[in-house]
Amino acid sequence: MEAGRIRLSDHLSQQLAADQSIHRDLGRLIHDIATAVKEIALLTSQGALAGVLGNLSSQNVQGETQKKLDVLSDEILIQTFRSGNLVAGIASEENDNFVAFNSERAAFGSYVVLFDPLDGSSNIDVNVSIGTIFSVYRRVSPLGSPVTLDDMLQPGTEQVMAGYVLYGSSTMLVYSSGNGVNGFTLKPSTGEFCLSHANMRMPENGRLYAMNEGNIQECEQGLVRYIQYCQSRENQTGMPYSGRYIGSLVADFHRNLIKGGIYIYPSVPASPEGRLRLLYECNPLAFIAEQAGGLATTGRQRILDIVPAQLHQRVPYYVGSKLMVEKAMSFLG
Ligand code: FBP
Repeated sequence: MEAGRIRLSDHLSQQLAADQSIHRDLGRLIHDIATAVKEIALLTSQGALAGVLGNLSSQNVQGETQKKLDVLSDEILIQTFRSGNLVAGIASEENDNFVAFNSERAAFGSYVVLFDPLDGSSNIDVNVSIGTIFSVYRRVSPLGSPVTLDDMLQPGTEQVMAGYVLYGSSTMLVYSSGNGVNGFTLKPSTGEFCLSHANMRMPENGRLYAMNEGNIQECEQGLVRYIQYCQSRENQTGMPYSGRYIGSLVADFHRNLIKGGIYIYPSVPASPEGRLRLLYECNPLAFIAEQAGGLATTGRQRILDIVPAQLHQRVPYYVGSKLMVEKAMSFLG
């Protein structure tokens, strides 16, 4: 596969030909996602010129003030899934409840999609990289009937596809359907995603750590000692690691996927369960991390094994290079 020449659609046909277990519909679904995120990429790149910056007066179910771009991106993705016949229902960060598509066609959709339409909301207005995160499951309810909450509350191990889009200096789509991780870059001249990062592997170890250290006083002692270890000469490099925290999970994750590193959002008094949402932030990136040789845990439990109880439940999150996550866990005991 020659990087940079293979379009997403060609890559999909090759993947489907190579691996019969990947269902053809998944190919069509990632194509639909690619189409939707191109629209979001256009809006984010225009920013204030398109009038898409700033807050709305509304709040989402988590009590967060919604950004215009959060809601616009949410609507673009919902409309894309609703107008196809692959997806029977969705859940997203911006909707209190899951949304069942009740059209005749959608009721026979085999999949449900859970997504964070725009991750890194605090960075939208300041032109720092943001992203979209998605997770795809085969529904468990019978075809032809409306989807149920059970379709949404499946453990991460049941994902059939997951990925993210990074709206940065370039727009990238990174996904896996359980057969390795591939990255595609949007070619502005043709408006197509082209393979730029084939078979991505997360370095087993690294020297970059990402955490909002403003919370360090509130963290459990084991984590405080791990951060001190990162800042010391005791680690495998003999030099202090570098702290890198962008404040957009997708951007911090992407950097660690390429360079090696760890991202930590622990439980803190303000968020005893952590800040990040299991179903549409942690599970999809955990799927990518593991497919690329990395690890994702709560500090104590594998993220993908968690059986979800609520749509917007939060979990502590330790994700990144295998040896770094294992090291952090060894400090937590
Ligand atoms: P949303 O922006 O989708 O709500 O995501 C959560 C998030 O913004 C992550 O992208 C980021 O890593 C983290 O929260 C930042 O939290 P904090 O501002 O507490 O450091």
